[in-house]
Amino acid sequence: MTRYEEAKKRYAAYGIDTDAAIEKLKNIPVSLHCWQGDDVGGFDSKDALSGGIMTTGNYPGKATTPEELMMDIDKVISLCPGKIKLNLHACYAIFEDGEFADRDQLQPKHFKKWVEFAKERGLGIDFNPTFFSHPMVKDGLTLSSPDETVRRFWVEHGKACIRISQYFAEETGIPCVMNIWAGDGYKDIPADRMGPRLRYKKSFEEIIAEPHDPALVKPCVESKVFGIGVESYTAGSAEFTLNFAATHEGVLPLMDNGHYHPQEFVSDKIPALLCFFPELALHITRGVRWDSDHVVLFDDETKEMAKEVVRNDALDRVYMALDYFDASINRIAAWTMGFRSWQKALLNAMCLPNKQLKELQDAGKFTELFVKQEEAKLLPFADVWEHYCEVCGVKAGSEWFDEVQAYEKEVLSKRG
Ligand SMILES: [Mn+2]
Repeated sequence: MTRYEEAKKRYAAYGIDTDAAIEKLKNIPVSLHCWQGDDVGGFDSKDALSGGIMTTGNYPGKATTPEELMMDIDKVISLCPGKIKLNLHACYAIFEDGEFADRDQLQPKHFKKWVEFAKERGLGIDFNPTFFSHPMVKDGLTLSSPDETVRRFWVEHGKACIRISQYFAEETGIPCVMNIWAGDGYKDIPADRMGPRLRYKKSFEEIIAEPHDPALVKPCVESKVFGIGVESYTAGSAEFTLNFAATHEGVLPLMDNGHYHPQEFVSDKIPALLCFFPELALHITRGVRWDSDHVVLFDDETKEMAKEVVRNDALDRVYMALDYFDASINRIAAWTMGFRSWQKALLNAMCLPNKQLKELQDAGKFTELFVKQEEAKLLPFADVWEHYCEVCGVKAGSEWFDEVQAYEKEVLSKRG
């Protein structure tokens, strides 16, 4: 008997069908963010990364052209089990020689190469307007700016992105999740906290009024507690974005687990929002002391978040996207590890005796629940994971890193 067959029997004793879990997970899309490949650089501007976010590290071999980035994404795809969706930011527009369009003038044609890339690989595309790293960010503000010229520029950018999202969905045949995050805020104590939020609200409303098919384009609003240089006040706070989504049909709340106070947990927020919203979205990351966007690991909170999606039967109601960037280690390894970690967390959640544990809770058998939850951690999950990777045709253990090393030697190290 193989190790997987042995493990399968042990899981079956708890009423868990590991074959069914593997079959299901294979087809659940998870969005892979293009921006891990080049430290959130993009191709449309020479401006340094700004807007409250920051990449640290200077590992060699960063992608600097669309061709390099696409090649790197292909490498990551080849190392990851499961179903990938591509997640792009507007700053990754690809211009023909000599051509340029500012963010308010972006058109579907500037993303044609990405659509070709996605279609050749059977991937859907998610999208994000880019409200940072641009000269039109004035005093740290975009959509909430009191300068009408600035605010207008960014509203036009948002509207352009709705049209591009519609194009992605029509071309790929897969709905496009379009997430709006702007880091608008103030470094020090503001004199007016409501004014910027009212302008932000108006801007959002103008953006989503751009014609689109709600079955194809899913606008989201992402909150944040603070950013670098905007420590005292963020216009798009948790309450602001949540209430916006709750009061605007078709708009989804998006929770980034790096965007809250360090002792707040998105795992607890997922079921809270599922009580009210038909659909919601996640940015999965790992904050170390702050929104540091460390690479996602198979750690406790990651597992807990996946558990809340899986055991509430919400895999078709929660759009899952990765959002981290580390430039201090090999970017391909970082990218791959984060994607694989979330896959592990989902598979792990599917292979827990969720029904049995819930019954213990409802029956008030808390001692037994406590014991069984700990016992479940030591089921032979590694064997199920290895089998899942095999089924998906990728390396199960750390052998995938051999391929990363070879790629670094043959490709990354030769980049100027
Ligand atoms: Mn995010």
